[in-house]
Amino acid sequence: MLEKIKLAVERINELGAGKPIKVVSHFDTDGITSAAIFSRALKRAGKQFSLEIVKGLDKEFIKGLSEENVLVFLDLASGSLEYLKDKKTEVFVFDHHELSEEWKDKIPENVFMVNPVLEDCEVVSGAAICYLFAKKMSLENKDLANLAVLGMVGDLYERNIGKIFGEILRDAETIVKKGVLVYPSTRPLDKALEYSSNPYIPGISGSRAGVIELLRDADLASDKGRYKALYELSEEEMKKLITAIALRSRGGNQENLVGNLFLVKFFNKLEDARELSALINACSRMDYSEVALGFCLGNKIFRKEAEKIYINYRQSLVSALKYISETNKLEGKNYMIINARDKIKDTIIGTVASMISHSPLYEEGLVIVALAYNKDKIKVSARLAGRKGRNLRELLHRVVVPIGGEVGGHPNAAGCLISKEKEEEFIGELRKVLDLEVVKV
Ligand SMILES: [Mn+2]
Repeated sequence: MLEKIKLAVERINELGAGKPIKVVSHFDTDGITSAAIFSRALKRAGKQFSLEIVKGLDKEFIKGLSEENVLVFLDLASGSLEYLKDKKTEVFVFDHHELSEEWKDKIPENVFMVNPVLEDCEVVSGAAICYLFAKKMSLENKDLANLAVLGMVGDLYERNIGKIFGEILRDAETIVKKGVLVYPSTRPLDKALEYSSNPYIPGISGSRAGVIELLRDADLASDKGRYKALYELSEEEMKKLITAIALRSRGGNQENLVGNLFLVKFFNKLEDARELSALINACSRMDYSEVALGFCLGNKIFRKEAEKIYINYRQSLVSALKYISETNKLEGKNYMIINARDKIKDTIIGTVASMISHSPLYEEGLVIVALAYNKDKIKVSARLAGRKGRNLRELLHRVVVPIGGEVGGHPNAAGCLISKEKEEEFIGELRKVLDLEVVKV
């Protein structure tokens, strides 16, 4: 992949001399950090460019892109080759998403693709690819490594530290520490535990008394009321804490509880990469991707703004959960359909569905399907409570095929976009399939 990146730098250097560059990136944390790294590198190299952040790509959008520009796609577009092939300009794709089989060995001539899934190397996030590109352009860009760490964490690549990720962590001077994955690990433990919803720890999350008892059991005392932060714990203390939590989450998903903590320097302060990643994600999902971008680029005004939006975001998650607990749900044997219409934003409906699926209130195997309006479309998110149950991707696929729409995701978390006109029909069909499945079991 490094060879490809070197070539990409050379080509963009040549092309960018005469033609302006249009950069299009994805709106999640990985996409935003990709955009921040890439645009900073272009700026430092004196290139003329413009930038746009999008939720996704479709035929119309790609059609509308001017061919006067060199087109660069970050953290997306691997699935859009059939539309990109018709663009009469040079196209660069820096992405890590899978390509469909038919395009794997026939990348269109006008497209230069850098994608680790096509190479013999570890798969890394979009921001990591952009960082390698930026570093190849100039070593001056090494200061952007912390953004690549956020992108890696945002896309959940933080489990395996391979060669490339290892290099990025070193460049960013990240402190890596094994521990409980409650964030921010820079906040006093009692607070971090009490406000943790991801992971949700039964009896601890949201319970002050539960937290204090847990810390007592783990032999962790406060110093005049102030508890240490997670990252300050010694190995011995961390072990005791892990044991105490594990005893409380019987049957729970423990492998998601312990892992690597990443501490990066940001605005000259040591920060938890998970927390920053969550903040960037929150801004984008609340429709402020430009604030998220400004934050990544170190702008102090945007930083203040971003922190406000992050608080709002968490509040809207809480109100969404409250709305769901009070509203009528379509419930059947082993499933629950929540039609939030315009009461919950389409960009957070998936997160909300995930949170419910982690709640101890629901039985393992319960299928949760949540719907929210997105202009003339409906965003559908399906999640499975617990780990075992039906294949949601297949299930949604079966319902959506006759109606029209495309299903993405995995067996235990899938989603799709359908037309608003099909609301009733979709729900009706969905119930039929869900009821039928139970009969078969
Ligand atoms: Mn990504």
